Amino acid sequence: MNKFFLNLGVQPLANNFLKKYSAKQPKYNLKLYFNTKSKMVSISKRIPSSVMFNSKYPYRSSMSSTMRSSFKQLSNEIKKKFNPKLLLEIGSNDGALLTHFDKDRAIGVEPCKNLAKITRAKRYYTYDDYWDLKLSSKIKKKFKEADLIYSANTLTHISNLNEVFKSINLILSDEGVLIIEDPSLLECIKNNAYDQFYNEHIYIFSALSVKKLIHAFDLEIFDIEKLDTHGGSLRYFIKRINNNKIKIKNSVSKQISTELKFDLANFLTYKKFGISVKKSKIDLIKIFKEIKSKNKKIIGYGATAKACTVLNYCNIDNEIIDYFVDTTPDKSNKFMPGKNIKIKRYEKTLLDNIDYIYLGAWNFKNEILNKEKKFIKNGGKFITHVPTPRII
Ligand code: JHZ
Repeated sequence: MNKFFLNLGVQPLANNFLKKYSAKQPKYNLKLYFNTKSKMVSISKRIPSSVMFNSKYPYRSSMSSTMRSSFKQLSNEIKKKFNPKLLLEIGSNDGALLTHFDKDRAIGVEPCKNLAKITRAKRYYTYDDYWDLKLSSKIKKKFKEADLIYSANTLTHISNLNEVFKSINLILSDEGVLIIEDPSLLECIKNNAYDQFYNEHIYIFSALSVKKLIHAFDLEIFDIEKLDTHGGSLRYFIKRINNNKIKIKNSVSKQISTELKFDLANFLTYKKFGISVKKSKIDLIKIFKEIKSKNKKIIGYGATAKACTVLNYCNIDNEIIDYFVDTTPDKSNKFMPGKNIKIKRYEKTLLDNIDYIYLGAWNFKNEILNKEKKFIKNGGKFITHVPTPRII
């Protein structure tokens, strides 16, 4: 049974960066639910994939050095541990992982045509379609089977998880390995990171919910790695239940018991999270208002999907944040979704004469603080809402 625990208000599409601000852009309810049986946390309103992931999708995986090195490290690990004959990546974005593999041993699936074009230009075989049974059987006809399927920050974006796993089952070889990675629900709750919820994130996975979900497809988790990426993610290594060649590592029961100890299986945890989020909103607004009452200048850093949730939930506009800076070409000179706040293409000089920077990309705090030593030396300060709203 789905039980409601938090209302994040009406939210625009988190990656809908408009050239001209319009108060009339489409907005949708963002309400969060916990399923007492499947232990899955999800949002209620499902926007069709074609509306969110199309030829104008701006998010690029390779825009930060943190993510570039994470993908490089993983590719080395995959080669060493599994040496796949064919790696299939679902949601290959701009090829941040794919391009570490030989061209004849790695193929991508990326429905956002603008992104698929980038890996195609680098001569990686990339299907610019949505991941479903039709596509899986099409790929199977050409490539037979994949002995490694990888998907980061993608499966949680697809409403029909039954079809997702049926399609994986169709093409994964008998001894094949599936690796998925996504933000960890445990970290999200612990850090009060309610901004992990936006209309693209239909689900936020926990080891508990993934275990239950994949069992129905005769799949099981055999290893879990904890990652710092995206504010704390989990990388699940999955195999077929009847593949006895791979042993199940302790990391799996360890993560499950940590989640159980934290009461992730219990609805009350989500109720409490909802209360903390409401307090986080009040405290963040208070910090912004105090700063503005002293006539100080605040800008945002990292025009993230997460920041879209925060700005729209807390109703923060250009009276508080002058503009955002971001390195992503397709976000430049556009507006934060739902808000009249401009995004400028990152340049160091945009930080001159700024007193405070709100970390839209708090998940890259170390990378950003390292990069902006001069700003800090000149007395500039950062603001974050994770785990609690504060000035750093
Ligand atoms: P970042 C997106 O979420 C959307 P977002 C998506 N739904 C998802 O699941 C996750 O990614 C994985 C910029 N930046 O990664 C680049 C700088 O400008 O937190 C990006 O626009 N300078 C697919 O949007 C943004 O910040 C920098 O120095 O929440 C980071 O976006 C750095 C480090 C980043 O994902």
